[in-house]
Amino acid sequence: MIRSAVTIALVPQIKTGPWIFWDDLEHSMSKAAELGFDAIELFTASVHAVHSDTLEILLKRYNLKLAAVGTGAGKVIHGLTLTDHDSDIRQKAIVFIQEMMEFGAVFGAPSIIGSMQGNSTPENTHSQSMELLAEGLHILDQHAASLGVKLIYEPLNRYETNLINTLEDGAAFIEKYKFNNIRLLADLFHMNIEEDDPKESIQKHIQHIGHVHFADSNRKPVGCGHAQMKEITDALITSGYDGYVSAEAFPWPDPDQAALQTIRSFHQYFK
Ligand code: LER
Ligand code: MN
Repeated sequence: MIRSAVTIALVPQIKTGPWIFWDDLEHSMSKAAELGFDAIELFTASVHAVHSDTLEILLKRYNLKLAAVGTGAGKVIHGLTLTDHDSDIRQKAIVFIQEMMEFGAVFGAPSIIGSMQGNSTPENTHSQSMELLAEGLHILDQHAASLGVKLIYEPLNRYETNLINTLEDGAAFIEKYKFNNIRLLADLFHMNIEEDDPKESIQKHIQHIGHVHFADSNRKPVGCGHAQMKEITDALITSGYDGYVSAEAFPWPDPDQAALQTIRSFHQYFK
C-alpha cells in the first residue's frame, strides 16, 4: 500500500531547505496526525538530537510511523561525505550514517543518503569518486543487512551532485556492485530536472525504488507547479509501488498550508 509521509526538519542550519515542518517535534507531529498523514520523515543534526524513547512515545501518541531518517546534516553541519578525498572524513561519514541507520532501525525505518554522497572534485576524478562511493555503500549495505532495514540512496539533480543524477544510473550502480539492501529514492523534484520521462523511468526501475519524495516541478507542494503528476503517480500505482510518498517540498506559503495542500494532493492521486 502507498502511504503518506511528511518531512520534519529539526536542523536550524538548513532552514531554507525543502522541508514542510520546522517547528518543535511534537507540535509538527500533532499537525501531521491531525491532517491524517501516515508517517513522518525526520531530519536531525545527529542521533543525539532526539532520544529514541521520546520518539517512540510521540509516535504512539499521534499514531504515526517513522517513514525514514535523513542524513543530510552529516554534510551540511559536519562536512562529511562518502567521497571526500580525506579518508578520515569518509570514515566519519560512514560512522555518522551507521548511527542514523541504527536510530531508524529501532522503528523499522530506513536512512536516506542524499547530499552525503558528495561530489567528484579536482582531487578525485569521477571514476575515483564512484569507487569511493561504492566502498562506502558496500559497508553500509552490510550494515543495513545486519539491522534488517533498507538503505535509501537518492540520485540528486546536477546542481547538487555530479555522481548519480538519474534512476537509470542509480539502478546500474546498484546492480554493478550487487547491493542487496540499497533502494533508490525517486525524488520527483530531482527527476523533473534530470529524467527524460519520469513516468517511464519509474516503470522501468520500479524494483529498485524504495522511497518517493513528493514535490512539484518547482519544489512547491504537489499541485503548485507544472509536473505531469497524474501520469507519474499512475506509474507508481500501476507498477505496484508499495512504500512511502513523503512530502519533501518547500513550506510554501507556510508549513501548515503546505502540509494541507500535500495531503489533499495525496488523496487526489492515491486514494
Ligand atoms: C534530500 O532528500 C534532497 O532531495 C536534497 O535535494 C536536499 O537538498
Ligand atoms: Mn529528496
